[in-house]
Amino acid sequence: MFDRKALMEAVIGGDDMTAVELVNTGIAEGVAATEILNGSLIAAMDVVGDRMESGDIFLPEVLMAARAMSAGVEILKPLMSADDQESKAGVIIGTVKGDLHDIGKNLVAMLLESGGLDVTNLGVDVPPETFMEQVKERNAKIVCLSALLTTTMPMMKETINLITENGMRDQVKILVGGASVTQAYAEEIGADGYAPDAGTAARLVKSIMAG
Ligand code: B12
Repeated sequence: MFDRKALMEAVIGGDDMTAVELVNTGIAEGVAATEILNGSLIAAMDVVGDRMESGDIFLPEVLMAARAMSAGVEILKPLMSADDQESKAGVIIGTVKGDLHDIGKNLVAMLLESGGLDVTNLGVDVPPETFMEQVKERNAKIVCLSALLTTTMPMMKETINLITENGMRDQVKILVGGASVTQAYAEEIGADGYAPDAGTAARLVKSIMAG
């Protein structure tokens, strides 16, 4: 029987082998991929975040939990991908310069891909110049910037500024997100949108594409 709590514990404890096994059990039993993702994997990272904040666990444990989570996500990925790729449109996504957090950004990328969009994932620590060059090269319609650190959030503004300076601001919609980012901050730096989670981000992108 798929055990939601056991999967959470495996991720929290950084036990990637058990996490993989339990995700596979869930799939075999017909549990929806989104339920495994939201109900166990993301829920586990919330607990990890709380424990890190309260000083109960430290970076090595957090990193191991992140690895276990990613191992689970890798299995779910193909299950969440839609077959029809007709509505392809260019989305560029990356974590801004100086920031190495990529779990949330990858979840957003995954959900966008599963919605049939053509997503270019630039990875982490992406300088404003690279975002700008990619917008040009791929004729992208949407740029998604992720930042988890208050110290790297200003890099979102720098990226927007560079795109503006190069005369390409009108051609793209820029969305921002990440744990510390807020709607107010998005407005302050002149972004076109913000979403607190991957599901909302995917809906936002779809509504932009539609209209
Ligand atoms: C895992 C983690 C790490 C891992 C990252 C592993 C990896 N591959 O990503 C490691 C161990 C490497 C790490 C390192 C550090 N971390 Co860290 N880390 C975390 C932790 C525990 C969880 C982050 C996470 O993955 N959450 C789960 C995902 C699913 O959530 P999410 O990222 O928020 O993404 C969701 C939404 O925000 C949104 N979203 C995300 N991106 C985007 C983009 C767009 C466009 C949109 C629309 C939406 C969107 O959708 C996502 C899915 O729903 C947080 C704690 C927390 N509460 O967030 C700290 C935290 C972010 N880290 C923190 C710190 C301080 C650091 C370090 C500086 C620690 C150090 N002293 O070295 C380093 C910095 C390294 C660097 N240069 O980036 C602080 C940041 C404090 C701050 N306000 O600046 C936090 C908040 C912990 C804390 N309270 O101290 N960390």
